[in-house]
Amino acid sequence: MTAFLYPHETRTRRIVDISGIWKFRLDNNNEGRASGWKDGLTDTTLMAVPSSYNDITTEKALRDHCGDVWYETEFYVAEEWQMRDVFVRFGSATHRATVYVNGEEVVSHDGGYMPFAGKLNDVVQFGEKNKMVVVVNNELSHSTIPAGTIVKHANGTREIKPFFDFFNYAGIHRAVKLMALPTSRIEDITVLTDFDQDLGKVDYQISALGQGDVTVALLDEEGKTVATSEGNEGVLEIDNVKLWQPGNAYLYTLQASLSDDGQLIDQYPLEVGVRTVKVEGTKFLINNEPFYFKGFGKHEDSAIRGRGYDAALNLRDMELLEWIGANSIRTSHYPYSEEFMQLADRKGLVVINETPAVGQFDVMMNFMSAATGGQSQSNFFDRPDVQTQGMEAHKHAIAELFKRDKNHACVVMWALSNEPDTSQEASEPYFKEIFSYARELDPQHRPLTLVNFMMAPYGTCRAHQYVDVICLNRYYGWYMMGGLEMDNAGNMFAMELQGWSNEGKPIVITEYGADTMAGMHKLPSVQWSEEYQCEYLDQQHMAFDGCPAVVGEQMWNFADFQTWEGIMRVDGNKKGAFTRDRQPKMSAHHLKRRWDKIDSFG
Ligand code: GCB
Repeated sequence: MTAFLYPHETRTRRIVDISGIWKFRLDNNNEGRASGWKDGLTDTTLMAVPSSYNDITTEKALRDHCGDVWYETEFYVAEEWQMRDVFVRFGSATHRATVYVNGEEVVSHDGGYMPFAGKLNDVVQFGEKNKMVVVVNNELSHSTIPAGTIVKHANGTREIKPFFDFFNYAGIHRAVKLMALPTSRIEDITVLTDFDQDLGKVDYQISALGQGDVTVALLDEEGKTVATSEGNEGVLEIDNVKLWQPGNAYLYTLQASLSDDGQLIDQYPLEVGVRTVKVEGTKFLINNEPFYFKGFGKHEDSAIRGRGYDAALNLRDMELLEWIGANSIRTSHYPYSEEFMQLADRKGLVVINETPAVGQFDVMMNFMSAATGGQSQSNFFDRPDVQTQGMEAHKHAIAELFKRDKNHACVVMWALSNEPDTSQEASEPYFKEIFSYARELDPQHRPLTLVNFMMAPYGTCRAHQYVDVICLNRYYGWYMMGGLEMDNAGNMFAMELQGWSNEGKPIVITEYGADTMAGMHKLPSVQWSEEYQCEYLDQQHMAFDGCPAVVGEQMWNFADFQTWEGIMRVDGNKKGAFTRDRQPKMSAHHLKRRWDKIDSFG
């Protein structure tokens, strides 16, 4: 559990960021594990941490590598930390990693987007230099989350074929920190929020390790105490509560303290937004008011650092979202950094939080053949490995995501999978189990969804009965009915929406988009031109506006992003409203004009 509380420095907690330039070695022949590289690397180059390793060097062998890579760094552990529990914490390493300190394994973790920590007390020399070696692996299979496969070419090269449409960036993607924590400490906090007119309520539960008594203070944004409580659980009441609202966030700080005989042992602050979320009929209610999602599916993606954490980029994205009149995003197709989620809380950006379950649809070649109508090679959900290890990995990903993000006010819904092949019979029992597992796990009982693929249109999807909100990814006017036929795309989409409306649930369009080369203009329009993207959007919006059950539109994608190379992608997916370096296409201005006129509530 220690890994899941964000590493805030407080009066009782010391945090040291050891990210930077580390030593690095590509394990081309897959020899490192057998040859004892864990004790120390030779023949190294340099690598930035955090960053994807793929786009930093000029080597194809590294960019397209399949298998292990190794990192090494040195760090001091202060002598005065001997009386504390000392950990090394990774924000994430994609997709799996094992960490060795002075040759001893301290932690191993599977899942590329979650934090993990290893305890160092028994393996480090206090007051001395210590060596850390990390092996990171990027392989995919049918039963990994996300899913993909590996093909072996005639010359012996192994190549990863993801079953998804984004580059399989890998490496140490988020910061690496040393944490010196009190041995008795706050281990976990859970909050539920509610309000009744002016009275706000924060129901809290705190689990602590070791000895001590818990006290809690709730501070407002000026740092004034507005409520206090004692004990591991309780309710804090706030008079004249200021709600967390989309686009108008207010954050209280729950200050949890652990003391023994009046002496402070540990202290931890948690930002809390007071808000409620509920689905009622075809409405999605935030603070009891019908909310309309305006925004995008995104990616953590930029030039050079790939999926590596970038504070400046996150801020720029927040600025652009505000400018364009968006109020929400989906963390397609994996959990984003903790810092991004904190920013979303701060800015009042509503988040549909997605697990890394993407690619649960194996197709003949890869994602592309699915998008262009290719047939599934085998029945994904009939596979024994998917039903056993795949299901376990999926549950593990859900459990970790909920643990990490359960308290974020910005999170209003969980997306448990993106575009699984729910036209298959075997997807039904699979998702029955996944949904009943997830329902038990969220203390706030937020709505659950999965994102439906256009190959499982209305009438053929076997899993929509489990969702609270119907989320659709549709490309009428791009992958189907493109070009001249696009004029009728809105009508076809409207017909399908009519069907989904019968379910009596809210509908969010989580993807609709058209690839567009920035700067390419054409009159009359053709596919790939900026004019076409705008005309395409008009067709889609006409369909949404005609369907009262549609409670949101999230265009695909916020910005252009990198994918695997191939004949369908020109240096990546170009469906962005913004370019990869975050400048607007014509469509961004077009969307702004529309979204400025649509209220978040109403
Ligand atoms: C989809 C996927 C997304 C792709 C997008 C596209 O349905 O969910 O990952 O990038 O289509 O552009 O084809």
